[in-house]
Amino acid sequence: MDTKHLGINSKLIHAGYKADATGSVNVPIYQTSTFAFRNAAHGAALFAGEEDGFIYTRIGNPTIRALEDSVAELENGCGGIATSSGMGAVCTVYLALLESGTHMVSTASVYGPSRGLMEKDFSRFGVQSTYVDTSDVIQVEKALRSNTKVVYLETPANPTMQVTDIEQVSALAHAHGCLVVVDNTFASPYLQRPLDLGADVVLHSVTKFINGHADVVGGIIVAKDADIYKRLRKTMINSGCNMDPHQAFLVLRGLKTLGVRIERAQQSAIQIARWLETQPEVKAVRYIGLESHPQHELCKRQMSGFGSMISFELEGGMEAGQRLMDHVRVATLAVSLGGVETLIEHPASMTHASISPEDRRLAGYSDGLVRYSVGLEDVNDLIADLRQALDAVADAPDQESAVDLEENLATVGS
Ligand code: LCS
Repeated sequence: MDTKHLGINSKLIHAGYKADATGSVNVPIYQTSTFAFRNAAHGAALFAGEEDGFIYTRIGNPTIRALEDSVAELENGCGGIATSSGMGAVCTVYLALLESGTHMVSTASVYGPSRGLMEKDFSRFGVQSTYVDTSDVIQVEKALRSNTKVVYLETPANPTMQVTDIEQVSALAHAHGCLVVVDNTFASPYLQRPLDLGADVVLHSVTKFINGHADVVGGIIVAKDADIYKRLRKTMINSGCNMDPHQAFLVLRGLKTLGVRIERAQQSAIQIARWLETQPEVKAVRYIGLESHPQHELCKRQMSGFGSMISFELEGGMEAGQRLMDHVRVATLAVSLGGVETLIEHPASMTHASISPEDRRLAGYSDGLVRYSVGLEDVNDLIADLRQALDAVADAPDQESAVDLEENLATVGS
């Protein structure tokens, strides 16, 4: 069925699906590493790209293809490339689009390993990078050099919830001959489609909203242009960052409910964010659906909803934040986000610990910031849970629980 004219929720169910000979309503798991050729000429034609078909699962597989086609259509791109993880997608993009002597400008508040991979690994091969607050286009412009090839945006950014104007930065970057890559993990294609706003490549950690059930790690890249798509696919194939068919099957299943999950979670998120704003123990709430968020108006233009990620700081700083995390009962203290269960975590000691304290400060977040990914539990339970945890923060910490907390953090960090 041609799904191009359908609405987003219909696309989530039907895009990318091609019926097989059995009439299976769901895309089967083609759990095979290799595919038989009809004869030598068929094999040669597949390798020469003269015929469409499957050769070897690292190169392509029908279950994985269904997911790639589906997300490519949701993002309005020309092709999708599923990867082993979100970092597999980031690594493939860096590998394919940059080379020794070139430079990348990136969002300062970017997922820790996306920055670590560039600064600690790609730098060893002569790739340079600069990190700025990309929500300020002037800072992006100042960071551009004659050898800048890629402007890499994460918006909304992890964990500051800073938002970049994709259209404005894309126009600037293109005028300087640079490609624009957007990590769209926090929004998902349900809320934001960067390629429509001028970006050249979009990527996701599908581990998060797209799969949505905290049971798969995976990534995907979508390119707008066929040449860039081919370059990225070749790099993924050669580097072995491919997804596996069982992973793809689970992600396809999760993808179908992306719309209803996001709608429900963001309804709860706005209630929780507004409630947090009124709590005396809470110093600041960063939620893009709040009028107090500095890029709230931009979000209204560039996104179709505000999602379910909230970051907030407590009056008591890091110690209070850690105590809060130790006392939540309905929310789970765990990294990751975008699943059906509410997760709480501490970026400075967990997801963004690989970024130096000075770079975290420059990126705009303190060590007291707590990140909260709203799931599908009843919102009243989540608010009551946060309230009792805030009460526990107000009580002076006793010696025993402080020791428990240290042990807990050491375990999570190891
Ligand atoms: N991009 C963003 C924005 C992310 O948040 C993550 C993971 C990645 C890329 C990498 O994806 P992965 O390889 O894990 O599939 N973010 C995580 C986080 O904030 N907590 O745990 C993982």
